[in-house]
Amino acid sequence: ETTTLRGELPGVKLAGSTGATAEVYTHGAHLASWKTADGVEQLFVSSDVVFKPPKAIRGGVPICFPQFSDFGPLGQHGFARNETWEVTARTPTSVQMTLRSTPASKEKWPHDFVCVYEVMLGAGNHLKTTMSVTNAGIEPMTFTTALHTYFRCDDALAAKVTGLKGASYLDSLDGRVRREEIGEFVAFAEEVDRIYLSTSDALAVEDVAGSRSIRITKRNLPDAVVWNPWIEKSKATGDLGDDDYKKFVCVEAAAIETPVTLPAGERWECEQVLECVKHASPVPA
Ligand code: TA6
Repeated sequence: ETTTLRGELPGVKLAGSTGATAEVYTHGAHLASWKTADGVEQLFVSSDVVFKPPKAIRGGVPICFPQFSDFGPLGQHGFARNETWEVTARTPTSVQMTLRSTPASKEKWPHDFVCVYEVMLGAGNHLKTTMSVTNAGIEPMTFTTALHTYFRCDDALAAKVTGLKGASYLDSLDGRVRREEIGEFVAFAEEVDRIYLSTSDALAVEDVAGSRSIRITKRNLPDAVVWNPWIEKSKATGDLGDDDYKKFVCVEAAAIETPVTLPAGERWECEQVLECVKHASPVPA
């Protein structure tokens, strides 16, 4: 059911009718490539990526679950991105992968859960992902989560993230102090690591140098993290190339400030749709 992808890791390659493709690894249910019909890669993967489970793949869309960052007692970003998921359904254009609690996961996080993630290549230049979490236990459970998407940019230093004007954010580089976004867009001229709270569900990454935008439409993921590691953190991060900060920005649809509390037996769902929109190239001066 799976094929061997990069790093000799198993996964599934999706092919849309228009020529779009995507690669999803069973390691982390990690979407690590999405090419639109024109063959252009839309997601960033590190030039120093290490394909060695349980290490998470650097790039694509790591799933942070059941904890975002250090918002709780678990390791950074929880454990879903480090686990092997099971392929539970597949068509040429979609794959569903499932992660269930195990005795080992319950030592870290004492809950019975079923997490189902689905990636679908849509018509046009769309890619849709859905995730559901079911509380299969008898006690309520609480989690935070993020789809930690690395958007490939021709030039991240010229990129803009729109849709956040007026939103409050927690600045993770300044003790998570709360501030308000006054700019029309977020640009990148230094390290940025912010948790925008209860944002619009319509955001976009404008890759100005690449003459294209990715529109992000999220549902039931109220928050949005914006991250670029900049120079020092790129150098200090073993599986990021020194210059990689110029090649991506992360915009992460998330539920962080208000953790999700799920009563026994209930299911929670979220969705993220990405759409690539091309712009006319600027007329050379
Ligand atoms: O989402 C932003 C963030 O939490 C940053 O603080 C940054 O360190 C990044 O994620 C990467 O985390 P990772 O555990 O993948 O190195």
